[in-house]
Amino acid sequence: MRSNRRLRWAAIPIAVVMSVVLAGCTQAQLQGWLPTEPGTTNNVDKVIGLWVTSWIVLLIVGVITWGLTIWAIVVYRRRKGQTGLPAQLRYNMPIEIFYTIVPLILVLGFFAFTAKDQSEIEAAYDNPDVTIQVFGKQWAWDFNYVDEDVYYAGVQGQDDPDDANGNLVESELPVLYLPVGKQVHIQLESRDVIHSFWVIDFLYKKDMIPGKTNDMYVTPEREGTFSGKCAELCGEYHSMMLFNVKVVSQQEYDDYIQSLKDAGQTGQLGHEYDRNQNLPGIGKPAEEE
Ligand SMILES: [Cu+2]
Repeated sequence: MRSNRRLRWAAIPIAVVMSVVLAGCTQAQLQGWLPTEPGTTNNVDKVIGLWVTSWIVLLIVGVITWGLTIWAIVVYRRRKGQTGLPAQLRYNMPIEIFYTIVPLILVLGFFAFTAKDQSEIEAAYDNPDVTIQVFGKQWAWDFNYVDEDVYYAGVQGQDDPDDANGNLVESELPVLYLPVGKQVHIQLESRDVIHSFWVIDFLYKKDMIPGKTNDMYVTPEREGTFSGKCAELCGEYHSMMLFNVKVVSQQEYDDYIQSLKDAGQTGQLGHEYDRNQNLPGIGKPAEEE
């Protein structure tokens, strides 16, 4: 009876602390500090779910393991007057099976959920609304708007002489426009060395490899300006290989495409500007040689 009451007195502060902690969870904590907001693309919620759930499972395993470790240290500590080794436990089949099966279930579980999300995120769009070819180049980006037959040629980020923190001039960074709510197919190419196309808020990055086209399929679902970076060390000015993605309404997107047309930026900046012109797959057509 008394221990029951004591338990209740212990439960109250625990319950209070738990509800305060959980109610006070910021959005940043709920999404495991991933640098985005839910709903930014059709895929970020999947990534957040996988990430947060994995951490919860691993923390539960961790708490049990730490608890058992501390318990064993305290309960089986050497007492006064004890000598020699304590009784040794080995070849205990239930324990051996337990700590073989449990990690196996964990690894297979993580693998299965990761493979499921990955195959959904990597699934190709049959009829994308927008197709964009992105070239990484030392140390900037070219964007070909394939359907509209216009292009944007980026220049390397410029040091801001007035910025003590070494930030680049934001307004001079290359910009990629995407219409909100539309299925976008991005073809990733490189003009020289391996780069990596990374839009931070999209929680997605993929390598750009000379002579190989990689594909990214995404539906941006929130308007805004999002930072992009090259995520593969690609030479001296890799750190300046930044860009911005502007996710805008269809009208703003159309206006932007029109502005490129008005500026005479029609056509595509293809593989003819690549540094290496005799890679398999992207060399000159046979009749030109
Ligand atoms: Cu790069």
